[in-house]
Amino acid sequence: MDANDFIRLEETFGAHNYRPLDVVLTRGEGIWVWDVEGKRYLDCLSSYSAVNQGHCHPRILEALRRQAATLTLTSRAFRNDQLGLFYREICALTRSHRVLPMNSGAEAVETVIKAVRKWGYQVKGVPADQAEIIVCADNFHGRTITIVGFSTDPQARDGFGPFTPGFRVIAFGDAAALERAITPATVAFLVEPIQGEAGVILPPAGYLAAAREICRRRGVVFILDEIQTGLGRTGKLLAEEHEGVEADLTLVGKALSGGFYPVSAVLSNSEVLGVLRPGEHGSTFGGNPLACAVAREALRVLVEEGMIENAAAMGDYFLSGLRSIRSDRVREVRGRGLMIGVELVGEAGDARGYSERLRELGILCKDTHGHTLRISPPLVIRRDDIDWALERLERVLTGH
Ligand code: IF1
Repeated sequence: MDANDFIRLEETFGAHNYRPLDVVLTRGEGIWVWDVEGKRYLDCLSSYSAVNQGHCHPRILEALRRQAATLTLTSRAFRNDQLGLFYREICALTRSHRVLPMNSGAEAVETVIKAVRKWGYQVKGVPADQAEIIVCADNFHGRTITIVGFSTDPQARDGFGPFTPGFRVIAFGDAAALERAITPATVAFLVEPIQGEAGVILPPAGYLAAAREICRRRGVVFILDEIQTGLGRTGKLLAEEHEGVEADLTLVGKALSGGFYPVSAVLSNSEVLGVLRPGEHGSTFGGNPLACAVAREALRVLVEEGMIENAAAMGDYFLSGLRSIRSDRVREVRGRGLMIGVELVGEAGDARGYSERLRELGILCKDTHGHTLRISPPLVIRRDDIDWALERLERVLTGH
């Protein structure tokens, strides 16, 4: 079978809820992936930051193998000998007090929505069914009905109503808007430290710290969705560290397993998770021993192999290299660590053409909303790999 055969199978039998580049990948190692024709590509998407540790990291693979041959799933009806160790290690690493493990990022988001509502009624004293959660315009937090219901992206939400009530949308990066939007019924503020899908949008300096302070003062739970920004991507373990703040609830996912397996978690620095009682929330696979063993090793690898520091240094190097490309097709280069966006001049939709040309030259990346190229390689990338990429990016961005 060749690439066209695999593509035809996907198109014939699969739902058409994606329009991927027509590159059929079959193998990955570190920052590289190979297609079925043997062509090698530098992965500048990292599966949306799920493979921060690099493809098929040998230590995570070994942890997966060992645990898969030992015990995979117990359900939470029984205890297992990996869960507590995972809890202890992730709490120590992130200075958290409690953890609630789930699988996908969207489930972690749904989990905090339930938890802060219950906290609002039981602790804050919000009247029944009145709780309100503040979110930001252009957010991306996942694909469930509740989550797309508070999206402002028509593609994400149109045609999927009716939606869950109880959300209020404010502008991203505007602390005064947060202050104004809070009412006695407000239980939480949910925000991405850097908006990913919106186009790698960095808020003004001081925004997270200001939001943290407003939430503290007004008795509102401050929730950071670090599913994409967390676990080294921005050059810190968590992006909140750039402003020296600690959220009450932090969501992590994606790279929590190094891309081997869906693992997400809600990390709690407050007593919010304490309101959930037995029987009120859970998941068949959440906290299973295979997930826990993989996540434990994925976290150790990030720290022990210096990937977070490397993301900071290589991010600066990549950003300055991109900024030195002179092209009237580039409107702005922005980013933090290895979470980088190149906003292009022109019509929405153009960025896809750039992704296709980069693919020809051996670089895989993905546009957001057709006008920003997202560049986020695995955190193990080195200087000479970046030089290799910059040479090709320059050619495509300048049209030479
Ligand atoms: C897809 C985007 C990235 C996320 C944040 C929660 C979730 C995500 C900040 C949900 C997921 C993914 C989903 C993926 C595309 C991707 C994405 F372009 F859509 F926005 F990364 F930038 N919070 N993001 O970024 O996590 O349930 O998917 O595990 O194909 O939908 P999930």
